[in-house]
Amino acid sequence: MKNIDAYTHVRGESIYLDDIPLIQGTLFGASFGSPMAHGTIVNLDLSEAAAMPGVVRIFTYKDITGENQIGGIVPDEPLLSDQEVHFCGMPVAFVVAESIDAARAAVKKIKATIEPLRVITDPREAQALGELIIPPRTFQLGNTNEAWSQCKHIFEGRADTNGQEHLYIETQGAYAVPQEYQAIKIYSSTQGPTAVQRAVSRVTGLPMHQVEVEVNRLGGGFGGKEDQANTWAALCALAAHLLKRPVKYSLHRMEDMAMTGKRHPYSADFRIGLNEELKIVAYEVTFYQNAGAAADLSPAVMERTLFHCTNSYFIPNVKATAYSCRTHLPPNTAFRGFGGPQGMFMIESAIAKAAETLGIEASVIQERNLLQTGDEFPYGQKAQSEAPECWHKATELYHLTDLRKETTVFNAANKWYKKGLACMPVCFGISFTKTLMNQARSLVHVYTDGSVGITTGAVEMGQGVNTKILQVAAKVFSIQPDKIKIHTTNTFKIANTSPSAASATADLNGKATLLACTAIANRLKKMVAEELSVAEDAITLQDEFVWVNGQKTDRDWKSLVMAGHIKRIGLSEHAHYATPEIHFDATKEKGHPFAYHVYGTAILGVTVDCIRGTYTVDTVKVVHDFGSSMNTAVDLGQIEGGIVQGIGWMTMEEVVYDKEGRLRSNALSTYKVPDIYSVPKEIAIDFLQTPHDNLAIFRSKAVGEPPLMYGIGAYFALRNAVRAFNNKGYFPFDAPMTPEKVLMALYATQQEGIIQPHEETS
Ligand code: LUZ
Ligand code: MOS
Repeated sequence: MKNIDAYTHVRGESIYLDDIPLIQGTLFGASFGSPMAHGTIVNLDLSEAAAMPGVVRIFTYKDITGENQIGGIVPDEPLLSDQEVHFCGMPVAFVVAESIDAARAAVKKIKATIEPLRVITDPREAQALGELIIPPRTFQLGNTNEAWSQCKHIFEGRADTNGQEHLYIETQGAYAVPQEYQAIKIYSSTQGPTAVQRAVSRVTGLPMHQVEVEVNRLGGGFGGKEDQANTWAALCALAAHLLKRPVKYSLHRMEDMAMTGKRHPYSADFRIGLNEELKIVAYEVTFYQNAGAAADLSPAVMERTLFHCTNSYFIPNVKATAYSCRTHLPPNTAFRGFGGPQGMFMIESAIAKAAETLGIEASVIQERNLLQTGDEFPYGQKAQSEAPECWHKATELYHLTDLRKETTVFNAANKWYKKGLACMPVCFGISFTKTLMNQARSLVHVYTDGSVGITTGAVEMGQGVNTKILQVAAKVFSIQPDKIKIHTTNTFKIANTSPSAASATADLNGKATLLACTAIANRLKKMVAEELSVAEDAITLQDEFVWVNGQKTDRDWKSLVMAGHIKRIGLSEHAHYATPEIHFDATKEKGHPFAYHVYGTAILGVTVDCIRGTYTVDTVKVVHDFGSSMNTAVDLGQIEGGIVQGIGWMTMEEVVYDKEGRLRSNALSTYKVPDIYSVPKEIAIDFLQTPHDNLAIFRSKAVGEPPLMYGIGAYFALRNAVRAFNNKGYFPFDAPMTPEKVLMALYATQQEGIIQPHEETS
């Protein structure tokens, strides 16, 4: 089945925030962001801006009718700066005017006098100063102190990953429309309608039942709109609430890039110990997370880094500590993988370091340490592991031995081009790590013409979740997809939603929809059973007809529904689903936090131009554990998109802040993302259909985030290609591997320890 939005997307008819017809009298907002990363505002001169033509009013923190606070996990983030500014772009004032141009012109006339304070951009520096968002956390298994003596080889090192701009095609934005009795309706480009509702309620002082948040669809989110859509919605809502007029704010690309947080950069120190058989006996790692200026989702992201710090391997002795470090960058936030990819990059770096020093392929170590069913993760959960199956199928199906030979032959024959290969196994836990978030609701109405309308807490952001939810209803009722409509996500229809995130949206909302549809179907079946005096389980719904004891009757779906209505049977249902079995005790850092894990293995091949430092990713060959895929077209799209996004993070996307905390890579001219020319020439995907029962919807297994992490292999494939050209000079584990860094590594002559990663990033 095609993505249900394919037709309107291709025709340009799909409605995004900016396509909503405006109500007469609508005003337009624009925010004035701090020009400095850290300082005290000694004077804010709004007079010239306020006198500009078309300006209606300029809002500051003084106008806030509720609380000046949008922090979720930690209340440390004012909506509008009161005195101090903590990052470049931090909203200080919000101009509302009769036109977009007038609002933006006025923003340029605002003058802020700011006394500068010390700017910190490096998480290690923040940690040394005690600037932590939350206390550090440590996950432990076995005893590393005792384990080092059993190790034949011990390697230490440092690894760094950079941030990543979400670059959703639709920028952030909101449109707030005042309603009667002070209520407010907000159209928001958010992954978290309830998060927006809460933030608006807090900032305006209105109770949540007065705040209606409506989401039709997003032009991408990738985590960037899990928490950070709140700011724009709260600004528009506050202004609309006070002015009693609709207010819209849709960010320009450069504003969005400068004002919103990104994937967290991480720095880490690792120590890995292997025995004679190359089994990893011990692993210690310390993570320094660059959280930015406020908590946002950083504590949860940090937690997932710890959960995924051993990736797809079993290591009997682990000690992993993480610090969430407060710096003066825009608050970093959720981004596909949510800290997991950073944790995985570090263990892969540790393995690569071991392999490079021992002069063997990393894949030898990787394979020998793959997680087996029954193995314990550092957080206590036991694995139901598909890791060995994915690995062995990938290496056999794609002939890893032959690929290696071809690479060696090519590298021997070519002086100025070198090829590199890397294997990248992935293991990703499915569930929000915060157990309470693993719940969802679905509201299903069957109308008397047989058509079905469904509302859930799921936000469609291009990932195809609405298509999957529709498939659930189509299957239960056994009716054609065109009889079913998935309605907008709306906080007045579905309350207390978790954000569409953590790869879990189709599972959670799909399960709730399954419960709701099943309840309605059962009522109808019961009615028929009573009419015909047969057992309830003799009745089935099949191909739009009622079947009795396996025989098709002449009663179709539509007449069944009408009969139900005449008999006054409830044709609507609101169902609630909460993932069973999961729990986690943060005081012990042990539990069973994930409903299940998704596994896979990728083999990546690259070619480096050793004169220019440029490269191509030639191939990505994957065996991915889909469980039993609900929709192969949608899932294939998720895998391909994830791989390309992961490769972008690891190779070409370079977020650059200068020492003053100003974003230098603030436009698409300076921030390079994968385009049609840089995607891999070949992406081969094998659908591994694993048979085990799991808590996914129809055993399908979540598909959103895991494939991004295959992209990590591109970094290591590039490293291997560079080392085929120059295996004498040392270069650090420092992603992204941009062409500039590849070029420097190709001609590196230094020994280890001389080059400092991130010595000069600006
Ligand atoms: N968001 C969240 C997430 O709040 N908790 C999570 O565990 C998570 N995991 C992945 C992506 N978003
Ligand atoms: Mo996401 S990083 O699942 O919003």
